[in-house]
Amino acid sequence: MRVTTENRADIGLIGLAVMGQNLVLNMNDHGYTVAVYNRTVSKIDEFLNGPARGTRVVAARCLEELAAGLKPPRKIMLMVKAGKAVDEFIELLLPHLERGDLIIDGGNSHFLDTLRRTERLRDKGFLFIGTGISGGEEGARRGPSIMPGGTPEAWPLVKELFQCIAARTSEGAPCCDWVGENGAGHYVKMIHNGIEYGDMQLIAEAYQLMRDGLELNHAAMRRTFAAWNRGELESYLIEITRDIMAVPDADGRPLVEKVLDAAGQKGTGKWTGINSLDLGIPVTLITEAVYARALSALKDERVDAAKILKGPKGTFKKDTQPTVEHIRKALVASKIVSYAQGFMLMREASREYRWHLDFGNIALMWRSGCIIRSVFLERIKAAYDRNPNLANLLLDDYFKDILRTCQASWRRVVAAAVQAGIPVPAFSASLSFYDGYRSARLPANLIQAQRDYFGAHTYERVDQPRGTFFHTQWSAHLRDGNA
Ligand code: 2AM
Repeated sequence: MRVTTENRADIGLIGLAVMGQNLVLNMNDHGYTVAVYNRTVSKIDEFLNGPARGTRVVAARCLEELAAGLKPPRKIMLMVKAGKAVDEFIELLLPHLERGDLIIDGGNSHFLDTLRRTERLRDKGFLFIGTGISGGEEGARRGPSIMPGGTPEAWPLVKELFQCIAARTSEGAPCCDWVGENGAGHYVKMIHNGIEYGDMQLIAEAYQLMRDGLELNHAAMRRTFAAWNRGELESYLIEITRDIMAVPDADGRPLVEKVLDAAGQKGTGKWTGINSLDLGIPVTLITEAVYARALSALKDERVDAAKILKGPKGTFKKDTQPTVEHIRKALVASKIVSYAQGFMLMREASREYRWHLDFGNIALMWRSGCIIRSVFLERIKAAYDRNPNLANLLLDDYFKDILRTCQASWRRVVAAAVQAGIPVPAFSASLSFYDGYRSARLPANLIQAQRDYFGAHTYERVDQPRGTFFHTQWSAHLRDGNA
């Protein structure tokens, strides 16, 4: 059916790829009338005659028809490819909109684009929301995690709709709340994806330690992941890893071993790494996870290098090998560090971009519906409930105690991996971070001395108040016969 001024829709949605289609069907399930449009108009009919047959969904043939067919103030959601397409649609839409109307970008936009768009549209009198949506196609259909940010006045217009279609925690809380102004929603989605990169790399390292280090077969690894999924590591990613272990190829061998070991990436993990460098926050685990994918992608180079570069063969020595339980504890400890780093970055970003992020709420939004959903996030929420000003998750009593009980295993696994020549970039980066963060004194005094030596960059002294700067003619001391 076509949308008209008589049967006005609650919301319009542009972009009928799978995510867009599934969101429309999800909204329809909850009693909303959605008007849809797509650049390639034939896809509108395919959708209405296919998945949307028998629903309340209505079609618009052009943007003018779409705008005319929406209840005021109009709400139009873009589910199009991030980048140019978003800007183009905004420009095409504006002539058909009135002041106070709302454009929502539900794609994977960079938060700085969202920041720019929110401000530009606000100056013209329009409302804008940039929202992260996580959970893939299934999430979009059944209930995703939704992370909206933008013009604050826009939130009341879509709060009910968004919270209705979002995933819910086991206690019934919606995994959707207002994140903050302008780019805050897309920023938090970016961090979510970065953490996802980290979680996946940690699980991949645990898998290699078991497959190569301990020479476990896939049935044993499946049982291990199944057991892990019943404890503090319970999560969607552990669950699907368990299932992957059990899937055979046509020849009966595990399919996962037939998959080429060259990881792809779309860029949100990289954005998190870049932002951590920009803000000067050591998000080492996620960044290592991005590099690990980059290294994996150099497949041909690695195959050549494997013939030339010598080292241990990648299995543990039987008498000193860590156990599966040691590996589990190393994974738990590393995961805590990864989330602590992610929240450190959000804390700094909240200051830098003036967002007033609520970290407990963010943990709650990730509790269900999204790829990193886990029991663990409930613990993070509880930590921020106990202390909203918590400087670092590592300092919370619950996490501090786990790190204490996991620490010996963590060190043992990293040491054994190093001895055996098994790469563990994420396990070891997190352990180094932990040791660095708990160091009252690091060797940066030498770096400052070097900087002062070659560039007169000056240094502060341990025995003088901070903010007092000194310079030494280091080489003059040597010439004076002190060398
Ligand atoms: P299409 O069906 O016409 O290709 C995901 O790719 C969604 O974004 C699709 O609905 C797609 O429309 C839309 N899209 C991608 N690039 C676009 C562009 N440059 N302009 C408009 N829509 C675009």
